[in-house]
Amino acid sequence: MLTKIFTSFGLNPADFKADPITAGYINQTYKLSGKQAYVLQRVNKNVFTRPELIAGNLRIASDYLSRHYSDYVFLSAVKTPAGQEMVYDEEGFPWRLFPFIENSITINKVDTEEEAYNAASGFAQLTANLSGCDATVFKPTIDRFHDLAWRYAQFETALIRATYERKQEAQEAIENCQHFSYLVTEYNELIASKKLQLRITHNDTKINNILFDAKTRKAICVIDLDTLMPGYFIYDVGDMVRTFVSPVDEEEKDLTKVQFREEIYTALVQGYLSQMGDKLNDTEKTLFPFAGMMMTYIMALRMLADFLNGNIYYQIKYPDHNLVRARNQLKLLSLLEKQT
Ligand code: GN1
Ligand code: MG
Repeated sequence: MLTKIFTSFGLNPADFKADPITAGYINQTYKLSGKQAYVLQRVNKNVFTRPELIAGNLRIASDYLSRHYSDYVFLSAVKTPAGQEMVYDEEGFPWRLFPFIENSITINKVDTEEEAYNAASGFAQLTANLSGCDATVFKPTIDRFHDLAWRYAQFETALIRATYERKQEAQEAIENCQHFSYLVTEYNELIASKKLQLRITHNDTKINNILFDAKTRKAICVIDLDTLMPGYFIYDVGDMVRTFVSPVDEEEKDLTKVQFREEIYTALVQGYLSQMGDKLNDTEKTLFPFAGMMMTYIMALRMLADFLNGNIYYQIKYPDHNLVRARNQLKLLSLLEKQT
């Protein structure tokens, strides 16, 4: 199958070695090493049911950014010789090709305040640079992606349908998720108040979605733009809090290692404000703690719902993987709750 995809992009398969990059939970990604290096990705069409919307959003963003911020590094897909951004395989899955940026690295956890500041300022710069663009011309690539009320409803449905065994095993996590449902009420009130401005947000701002320069550790550019779409800034800030402040990532089983690092949190907030400080309104500026809680909660709900549903959404490496992830996120959430 790969051979055909290579050929469609005008590449000779014999010139490259393909190694899987396994960090993501949704798409299949390969690094192609050769004279020139690329990243080749098969988009999960069961999750992104309209991949052409992703390509459309990226086209609008890239056109706008190249016109208004010509120095800004925005990673656009490499087109086929026929000018297509995506190539479909026999099973109907779209494939895309990106240039691989030499001497760049991704990290799965933040080690220093500088990394937190740089990454947060990198994600904020994307929203800031796109702030002059009409948000409504971008299409949601996944409907209600970070709508907390919707995710809670999906969790409740999963709970009704789950087997007795799964519910038993996850009992404590289920109760924990129910305890935090006050956040759904707060979220609904916030949205109803209309105090949040709709912006173009990245919606997957975990720390491994930013490329760092291997030597200087400065942020080069953001990656994984499948969910670049209209959203609220709390989605991006919250996902950063979720993935920056703990010294271990969401895969960690030992919950004693899940911690809140105040200095990293502060650096993140400052990094975000360095680009977005003059754009956020007064209400938005008070919402950094809520953002962290809301996004950590939404991930716990999604991971737990997937466990209860029999693991149909996220890629897993062992049977309880989603439950482990949910417990990890709930631990982090309890630490964030203590901060407020
Ligand atoms: C998924 O595939 P990946 O790792 O980029 C998910 C995000 C979650 C993340 C949790 C489309 O992203 O929402 O935050 O896993 N993406 C989708 O690590 O569901
Ligand atoms: Mg992603």
